[in-house]
Amino acid sequence: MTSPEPQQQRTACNRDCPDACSLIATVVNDKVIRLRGDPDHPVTQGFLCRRTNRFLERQYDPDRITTPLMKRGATFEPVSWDVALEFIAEHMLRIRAESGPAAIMHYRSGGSMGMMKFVTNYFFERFGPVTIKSGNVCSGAGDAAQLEDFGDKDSHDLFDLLNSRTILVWGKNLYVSSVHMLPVIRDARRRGARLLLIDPVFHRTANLCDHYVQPRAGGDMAIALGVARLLFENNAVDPHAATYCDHLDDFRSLAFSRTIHAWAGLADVQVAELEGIAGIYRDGPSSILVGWGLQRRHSGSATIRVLDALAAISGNLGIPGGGVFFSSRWLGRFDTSFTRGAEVAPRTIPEPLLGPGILAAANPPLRMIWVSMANPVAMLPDSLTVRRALQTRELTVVVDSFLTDTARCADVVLPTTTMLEDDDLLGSYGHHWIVESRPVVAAPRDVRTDYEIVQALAPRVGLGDEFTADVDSWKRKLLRRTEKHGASLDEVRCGPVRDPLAETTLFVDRRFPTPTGRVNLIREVNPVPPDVCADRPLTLMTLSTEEAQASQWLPGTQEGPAPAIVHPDAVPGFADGDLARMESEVSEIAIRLKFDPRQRTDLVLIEKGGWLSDGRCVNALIPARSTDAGGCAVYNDTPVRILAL
Ligand SMILES: Nc1nc2c(c(=O)[nH]1)N[C@H]1C(S)=C(S)[C@@H](COP(=O)(O)OP(=O)(O)OC[C@H]3O[C@@H](n4cnc5c(=O)[nH]c(N)nc54)[C@H](O)[C@@H]3O)O[C@H]1N2
Ligand SMILES: Nc1nc2c(c(=O)[nH]1)N[C@H]1C(S)=C(S)[C@@H](COP(=O)(O)OP(=O)(O)OC[C@H]3O[C@@H](n4cnc5c(=O)[nH]c(N)nc54)[C@H](O)[C@@H]3O)O[C@H]1N2
Ligand code: SF4
Ligand SMILES: [Mo]
Repeated sequence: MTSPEPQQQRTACNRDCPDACSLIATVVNDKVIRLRGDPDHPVTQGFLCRRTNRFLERQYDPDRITTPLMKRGATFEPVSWDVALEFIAEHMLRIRAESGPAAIMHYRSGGSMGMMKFVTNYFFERFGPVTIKSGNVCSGAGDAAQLEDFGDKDSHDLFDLLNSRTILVWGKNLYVSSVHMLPVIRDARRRGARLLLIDPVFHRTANLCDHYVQPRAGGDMAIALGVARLLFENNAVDPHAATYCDHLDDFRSLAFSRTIHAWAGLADVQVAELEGIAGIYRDGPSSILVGWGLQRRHSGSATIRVLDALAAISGNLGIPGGGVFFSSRWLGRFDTSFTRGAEVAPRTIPEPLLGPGILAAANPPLRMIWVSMANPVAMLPDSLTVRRALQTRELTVVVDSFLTDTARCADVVLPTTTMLEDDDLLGSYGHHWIVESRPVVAAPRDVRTDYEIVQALAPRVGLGDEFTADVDSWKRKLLRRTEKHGASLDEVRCGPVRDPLAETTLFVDRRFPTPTGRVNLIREVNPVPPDVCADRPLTLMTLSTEEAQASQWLPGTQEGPAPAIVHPDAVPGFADGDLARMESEVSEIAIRLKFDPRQRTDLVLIEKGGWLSDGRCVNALIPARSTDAGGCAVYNDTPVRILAL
């Protein structure tokens, strides 16, 4: 690989992001000197987001872990791989023999979205099966909603938005979370599409849209039901809706259970705004781009179900330019049948309840946990309990490249590759393209991929043969579904390939893979957003930032108390820039106030991903709770108050 001449090498971004970009790395003497977006990928379109534009600072951060570490007392000491793996293997075998494999947990998240990471799942399934998580703190509520309503969780092709006359951007900050949707949206606008943003938080996406509605947080169900009522009243419901929807009369009754005034009041918007949304939405084809933030609430799943119902009754399903775009089916593009997950796990712990769940696990208690692709202390609710749970196991192993809040709780930290050193396949949950990631530089000598780690551990725990296959063999296995249709490994190696089996428009025959073949319209909801108490009058919103991928920040960016954005009227007696404390029912952190008069007076906004060790961990304030369905975390329904230091 070493060459003094600049080499251009294609790989892929493996971060937990809907865009799944194709990257071009410029490499000189086995060092990446530049990263840019692949101009030949129709979604990447030659540009990258801010956080990956600066990825080389992370790649070459002197704080990267480059050797296995073991805890001795309160500090870590470097050890050899042999010592680390022997120590782990001895514990795994002993704990399994004494307590059964359920006493071991493998917890993983989305640090890399690479499909090869499922081989680590498989390793623990073969060794156990062991305890794993259930639910999904990221998208569980919305996924469950769409499965319930449509029998599937997938979306139209990204470029089908070009067929929309109207696009409702429902709680989504395109400039931060989905930057590669922006060119498509701009193109749709040039073709005459109108855009409306519904989001309690003011952000830049509002300026891109023709209309902006700023409801109360959690007011979406009331908005959607108010709009549904207006569609019924104005004969704007698809006359054939009853042929492909179950429970149409029940849904109608639900929409008529309150007056338009009452719906507007619940959402804290004007009646004219509801009428405006209804007027625009009925002028289809209309698509709804549903964000992920609004389903991270108590009623998150029911909320997405009401949006699904709105699309169904208005005739916006099964037509180009319509649909409810939540996530595309990235996992389903690949053949992961070698691992069966929760089907065979002896026990699952709901992901949002990981901390208390580990502590409460009995028969057998959880004695060992292996964490990969994740920083649960910083990223899961009730961080202090997650930390305590990890610190108090007999053995906690963390595979990461940095000494995160989670790695600090470990007994053994195993250093792993970055996306520029890894070898993998990627789908996307925001579009239908498949890309291959290739190591563009060698990893530091003592750094291993997750697969190499299980390969080295397997013979030590009696699983020799199954993990000897090379990466390409696994990739071929993963591509078994699509290889005969134009997405074989050879084809993917030549450049990005659209999943040949993915449809452009879903449900064109208006048949749905539900038990009845029709849309399952929601019948009952509690549309009242949770009340803030007089004690804690502000709702905490935890948002993605351009500067980071979840808890993966650039070096030196996390000094001082976390900035908290509020409307000046939300904190009487404080001035812009003041230091303060923010307190929830669970805990408190120090913050620095930043005034923004464009925000609602009942919200406080803070970036997600802060670390406990930096005093910036917002998840320390958030109680461990699951959403109404799908096991998502309730990240955005926490009442807080702001107090003087
Ligand atoms: N830069 C950056 N990009 C990221 C990430 C990151 O950390 N940084 N994270 C990635 C991950 S893990 C994911 S899952 C995706 C999605 O990442 P998210 O950041 O979850 O994505 P959004 O879909 O933009 O959802 C956030 C939006 O939801 C809005 N929202 C919150 N509550 C409500 C509500 O009650 N009603 C309405 N209408 N809106 C509400 C917020 O105001 C915000 O604008 O993006 C990925 N992209
Ligand atoms: N308050 C609040 N909390 C949230 C959210 C929110 O909106 N608000 N959003 C939630 C969402 S959407 C998500 S998806 C989760 C994300 O939660 P996590 O996935 O736990 O978050 P990351 O910070 O991305 O942590 C991933 C870790 O994996 C490491 N890593 C990267 N590549 C690899 C690899 O190849 N192998 C291994 N072993 N490790 C690797 C990184 O260095 C990083 O430390 O956070 C959730 N937390
Ligand atoms: S994080 Fe997302 S937008 Fe940024 S380069 Fe990676 S895939 Fe593309
Ligand atoms: Mo996520």
